[in-house]
Amino acid sequence: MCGLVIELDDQEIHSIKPNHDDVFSRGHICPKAIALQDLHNDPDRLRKPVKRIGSNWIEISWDEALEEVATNLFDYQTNYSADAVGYYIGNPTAHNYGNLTHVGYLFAQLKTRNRYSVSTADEAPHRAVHRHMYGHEFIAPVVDLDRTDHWLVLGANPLVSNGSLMTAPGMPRRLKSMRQRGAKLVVIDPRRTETAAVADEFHFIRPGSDAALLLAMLNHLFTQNLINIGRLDSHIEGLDTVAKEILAITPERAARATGISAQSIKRLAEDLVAAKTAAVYGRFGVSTQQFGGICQWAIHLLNLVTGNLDRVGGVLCNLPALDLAAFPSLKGHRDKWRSRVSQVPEVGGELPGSVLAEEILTEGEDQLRCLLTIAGNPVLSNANGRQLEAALEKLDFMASIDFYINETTRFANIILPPTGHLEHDHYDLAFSMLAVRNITKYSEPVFDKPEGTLHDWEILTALATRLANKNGVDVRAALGHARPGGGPMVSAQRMLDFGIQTGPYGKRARHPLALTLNKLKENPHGIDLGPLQPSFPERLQTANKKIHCAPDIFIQDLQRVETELLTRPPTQSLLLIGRRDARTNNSWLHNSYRMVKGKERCFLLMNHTDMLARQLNDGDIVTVISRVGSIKVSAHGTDNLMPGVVSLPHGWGHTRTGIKLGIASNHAGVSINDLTDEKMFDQTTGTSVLNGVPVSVSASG
Ligand SMILES: Nc1nc2c(c(=O)[nH]1)N[C@H]1C(S)=C(S)[C@@H](COP(=O)(O)OP(=O)(O)OC[C@H]3O[C@@H](n4cnc5c(=O)[nH]c(N)nc54)[C@H](O)[C@@H]3O)O[C@H]1N2
Ligand SMILES: Nc1nc2c(c(=O)[nH]1)N[C@H]1C(S)=C(S)[C@@H](COP(=O)(O)OP(=O)(O)OC[C@H]3O[C@@H](n4cnc5c(=O)[nH]c(N)nc54)[C@H](O)[C@@H]3O)O[C@H]1N2
Ligand SMILES: [Mo]
Repeated sequence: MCGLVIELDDQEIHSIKPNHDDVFSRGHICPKAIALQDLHNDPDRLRKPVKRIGSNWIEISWDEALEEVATNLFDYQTNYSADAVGYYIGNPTAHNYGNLTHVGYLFAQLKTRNRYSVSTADEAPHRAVHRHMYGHEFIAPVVDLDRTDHWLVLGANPLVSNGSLMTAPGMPRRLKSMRQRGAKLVVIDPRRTETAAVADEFHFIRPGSDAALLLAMLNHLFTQNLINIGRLDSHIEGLDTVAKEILAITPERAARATGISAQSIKRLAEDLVAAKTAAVYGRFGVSTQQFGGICQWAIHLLNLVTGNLDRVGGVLCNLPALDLAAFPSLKGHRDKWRSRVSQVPEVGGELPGSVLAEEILTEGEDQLRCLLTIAGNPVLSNANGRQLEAALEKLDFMASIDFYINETTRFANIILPPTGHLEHDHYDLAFSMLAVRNITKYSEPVFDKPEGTLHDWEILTALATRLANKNGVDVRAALGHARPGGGPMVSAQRMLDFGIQTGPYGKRARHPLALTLNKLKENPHGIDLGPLQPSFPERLQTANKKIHCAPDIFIQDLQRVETELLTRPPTQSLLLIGRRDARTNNSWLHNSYRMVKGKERCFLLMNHTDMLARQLNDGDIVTVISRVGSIKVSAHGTDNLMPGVVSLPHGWGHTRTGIKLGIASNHAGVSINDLTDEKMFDQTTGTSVLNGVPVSVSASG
C-alpha cells in the first residue's frame, strides 16, 4: 500500500521511488517495492501456460491448458466425489483484488469441502475472534497507532514487517512520532527484535506461553476491581463468565509458565489502566502458537475491559471505501463440516492446512486426488513441508495459478501464469480495511497487458465458465450476472467500481464524497478519508447486537491452558521460533538478486549460553532435529534471544529438485517448515503452531 513512483524509459523500468505525495505512505518505501522491477524482468517468470511431461515443461496454448484443467476438475468430481478435488489459496491472493472478486465463481462450481488456505498458517485466530465476539470475520479493530498513549505489542515486529493486520506504512516515522508525543511502547517477545530495540520496555517470554500472561493480566484486573469498560458497558455479555473461569490463572502461576515475574505481569496490566489510552496488539508470534485463539481472544478482552475497545487512541474499526464487513455471506462459521481423516472442524470455511497432506495420503472414499493451488507455496509455508511434498507427488492431477515453477508448483501438471504485478491495476481491498487511517487509492497498471496473457481473475472466470458448461449450469447465472437480456462479462474493475459506488463513501450511497472508480483514478495519490472513528455498537453483527465476551470455544479451551501450560513443567527442549527480515516476502522474492545479495541471512540464532552448553562456536554447522525432520544450518550466537529459544527465518529452502528459480537456487537456505510439526495446531481456530516447536540442536558430525 505504499505509494510508488515508477519511471519508464521507453518500455523499460528506469526507477522505482517512494511517492512523497501519497496521502498515506507519505514517502515511505521498503525493499520489496524495489524488487518489483526484478519480478517484472525475471526470465524465470512464466508468461505462457506450461504442461509438465515427466520432468520437462512445454508451453501450451491457453485454450488447451484451461480445457485440460477444467476437464480434470470435472472428471474427478464426477468419477469420485466433490471432495476428490481440493484447493489451496496463498497469501498474494489477498493483495490482488481481481482474485478476491472472482475466485468465488470458481469455488461455487467446485463445492468441495477440501478447502485450504494460508490463513491457518497465519491470521485465522483473528478472524475467529471477530466472528465469535462481534459477529463478522471482518469486524476487525485496528490499533489507533498515531493517537495511542501506550502500545503493548506481543509477537510482532512491525519495524520489519511494516505491521500486519494493521496497515501502517512508514513504521519508523510513526514510532518516532509516538516517542515525540510521550507515548510508551512495550514489547513482549522471545527475541529482542528491531522493534524491541526502540521500545521503552521489553520482556522476554517463553514461546507459546502468552495465553498465561494475557489471562493472568485479565485476572489481575478482575480481582483488583480495575475493570472500566466505559461507553460500551451496556453492550456486552458474558464478562462475568470470563472472570469466573480464569480465577485460577493468577500472575504467580503465569510467571512460572512465561518467565515474566508476577510483579511485572501485574504492572503490565495496571499500566494499561493508568494510560490515558492504550492498545494491546498481538500478531504472528501469538497467532501461530499452541494457544493462538485464546491469545487473540484475551487481547480483545484486555482492550475491552480497559475501556480501549472502539475508542480513539485504543483500537477501532476502519471504515474502508469498500466494506467487506457489509457482506453477510462473509460472516464466517465454524464446524459446519469436518475433515475426513482426523475429523477436525472447518474454521471460516476452511480445513486446517495441517490436514491437507493426510487427506491426500490416506486412501478411502472422498480421498483428495486433484488439487488446485492459487498464489501459494505451501511446501515452504505450511507445517511439515516434506510430508506435503510427498503428498503432492501422490496426487492424480494438480494445477497451479502462479508464475513460478517453485517448490510447490513443480508438482503441477499444468501451470496457468497470470499477468505480473505491474501489468494489472491495484486496489487494496483487504488491507485498506486494516489500515490505521481511513484511506482509499487506486493504481493504474504500469504496463499494458501483454498480448496473449490473462489476469488472475480472467483465468478464474475461464475455469469457472468451463466448469459451469460441463456441469450443465447456466453460465450467466453462475457468473452472477443473469440479468434479463444478459450483459457483458463483469470485470474485476467493474465490480470494484460498483463496490466503491455502493460503499460507505459512494456515489450510489449518496455520500457527499460521491466516490466512484473514476474519482479514484483522478486522485492517484489516494484520498484520505479521515482518522478511525468509534463505530460500536452500530457495526456489531451479533444477533443481539452485543459483544460476546465468553464464546464457548474459548471458554472450553481454558482447560487446555490449565493442563498444558500452567500445570505441566516447561519442556527441556529448545523451542524454535521464526524471524522475518526486510528483504524477504515469505517464500517468493528470493529470485530477485537485490533481495538475496550480501551476507547469508538464513541461519539459526541461538543464545550464547545454549551454544556454550553444546560446545558450539559461532558459524558452526549444526543439525536441528524435530519430531518430523532435520536440517543442517549454520548457527550464530546472540544475547538477543531468550535462553532455550532458537530462531530461523521462513520461506527459504530453494534446494528442491525441479524448481526453475535461477537466483533463488543459488541462495537457497533451508526451510524451517521441514521442522514444524503438522500435528501441532490449535484446534479452536485450526491454526498451525509455527512458533514454539520443540527441537534439539547439536554439532553436525
Ligand atoms: N519484510 C517482510 N515483511 C513482511 C513479510 C515478510 O515476509 N517480509 N510478511 C508479511 C506477512 S505475510 C505477515 S503475516 C506479517 C507478519 O508480521 P509480524 O507479526 O509483525 O511479523 P513477525 O516478524 O513474524 O513477528 C512475529 C514475532 O513474534 C515473535 N514470537 C515468536 N514466538 C512467540 C511467542 O510465543 N510469543 C511472543 N510474544 N512472540 C513470539 C517473533 O520473535 C517475532 O518477533 O509480515 C508481513 N510483512
Ligand atoms: N515457519 C513459518 N511458516 C510460515 C510463516 C512464518 O513466519 N514461519 N509465515 C506464514 C505467513 S504469515 C504467510 S502469509 C505464508 C505465505 O505462504 P503462501 O501464501 O503459501 O506462500 P508465499 O510464499 O506467499 O508464495 C506465494 C506464491 O504466489 C505466487 N504469486 C505472487 N503473486 C501472485 C499473483 O498476483 N497471482 C498469482 N496467481 N500468484 C502469485 C508466488 O509466485 C508464490 O508461488 O507463510 C506462512 N508460513
Ligand atoms: Mo502472512
